[in-house]
Amino acid sequence: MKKIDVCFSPELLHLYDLQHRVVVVVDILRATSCITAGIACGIKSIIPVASLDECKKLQQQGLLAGAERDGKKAEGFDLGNSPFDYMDDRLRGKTIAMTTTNGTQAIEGAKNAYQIVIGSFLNLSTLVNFLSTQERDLLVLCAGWKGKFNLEDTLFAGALVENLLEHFESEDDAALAAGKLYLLAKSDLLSFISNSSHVNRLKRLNIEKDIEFCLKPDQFEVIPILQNGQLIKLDIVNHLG
Ligand code: 3SL
Repeated sequence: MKKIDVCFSPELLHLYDLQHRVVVVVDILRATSCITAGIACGIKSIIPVASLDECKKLQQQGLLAGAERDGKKAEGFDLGNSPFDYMDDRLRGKTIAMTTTNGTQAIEGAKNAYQIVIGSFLNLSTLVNFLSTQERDLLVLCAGWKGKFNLEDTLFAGALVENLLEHFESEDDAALAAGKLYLLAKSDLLSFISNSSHVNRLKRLNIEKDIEFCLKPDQFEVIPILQNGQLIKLDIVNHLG
């Protein structure tokens, strides 16, 4: 049977052989939720970059650029890191450069993977359906916070583990633990993470609306996939089977 594993932080990524795996990058609050929402709402592609400098260069070349550090929009950029920024009709058909504190670093860290797709509660069922047809082992990479474990990414990893039980077996205790935690939390995710460190950080910035939205399952039927350094909408029909 195919295997599913969970990497709780990009700092642990060196422990995994990425080359033959599909990697799902997860940063529920809020980078991968923004990417999912943006691609679903018509953004043509998102170029994820690790540093503010790289993002600035792309902006200077004429792209719109989203940049976040420590939860706040970085100065001099066009967008912050709210999913609502990325759902703006004016972004339809555009390519956006993006850098965030953890999410885009995680994407960069996973670049040797066979394939990188983006996960969030917003596209949970679509992602589960797609992954269930894949022939390769999976790794769910939690972006965490500055190298540390976080609850919301782990819960999403657990949602994937639990929803893929028929198709994938847990490779080790990380996947098992994430799955069990999700079962404890799933009836009320918002309450379960209400004391978590990143929720408190975002609450101090008055962005409760983003937190609630990012926990809503199945708002969109898209999967962003990394191709040639750009996140684009996966052509699901041609990738099934
Ligand atoms: O760390 C990240 O990539 C961000 O998603 C963090 S925040 O939610 O914008 O604070």
